[in-house]
Amino acid sequence: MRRIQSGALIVVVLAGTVGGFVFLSDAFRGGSPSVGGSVTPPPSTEINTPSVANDMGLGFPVCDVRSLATDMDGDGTTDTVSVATKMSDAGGCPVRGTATEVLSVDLSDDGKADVVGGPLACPGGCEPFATPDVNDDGLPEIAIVVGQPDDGTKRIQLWDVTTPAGGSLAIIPFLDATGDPATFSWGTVENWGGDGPEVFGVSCTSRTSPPLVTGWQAIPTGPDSWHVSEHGYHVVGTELRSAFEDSYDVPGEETVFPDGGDDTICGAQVTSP
Ligand SMILES: [Ca+2]
Ligand SMILES: [Ca+2]
Repeated sequence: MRRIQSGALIVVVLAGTVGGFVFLSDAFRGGSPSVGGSVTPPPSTEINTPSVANDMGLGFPVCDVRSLATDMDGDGTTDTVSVATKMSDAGGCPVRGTATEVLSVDLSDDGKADVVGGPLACPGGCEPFATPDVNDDGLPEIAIVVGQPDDGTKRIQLWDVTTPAGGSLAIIPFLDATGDPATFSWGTVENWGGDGPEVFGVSCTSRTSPPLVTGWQAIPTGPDSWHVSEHGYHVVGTELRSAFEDSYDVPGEETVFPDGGDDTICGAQVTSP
């Protein structure tokens, strides 16, 4: 069972190259999260702030803060998951995707980040997307949008708030076999004139041990019929290990896609487009 503790804030910064993470433990210290409380957490909700400078305790001002509110640590109080853009040195708020963006969680509701991940690399800007339970520990993880192709789908990465071995509390991405952040497609490609939309989704199941994250794609093969391809990954820590690939035909009439498409991902409601 994962436990979230905020004894030390870890800040992950990019060291020159994309994908190169350097951990600077204790670089900053945030406030101590409050403990306890009997407030029933609401479902994940969107919060957005204007493009003004915010001090989230990161050591630099941020702007264009996009947030989701949910109970990340399971203590009964709502926490804030945010993607924020680093202000330019000149003081302006850069266009999304053109400057450093970071992922943070405020566990103590004091407006300061208690744990930080990134920097993120999203051509059009990153977005918080949903807070699904990916690893079946009863606590949410974080799904963010890292790309929005022209076909209308979204590229999704999954991040975990966890304490790596020998480290401090951090937000780190689930990695694929190549060591890169695992990235999934999600959404619907309207196929006007064809047989129907092409649908992408991501489902999670705890019916297996280790639990599975499965990316799936449904391609129309005729009126109300689809060919579904699935690629499942075992969740081992923050590694997604390829577990199976499968494909099958879904006839019409009672078409049932795997879950994790439409307006959910891994059982969690997604933000509005
Ligand atoms: Ca909480
Ligand atoms: Ca979880």
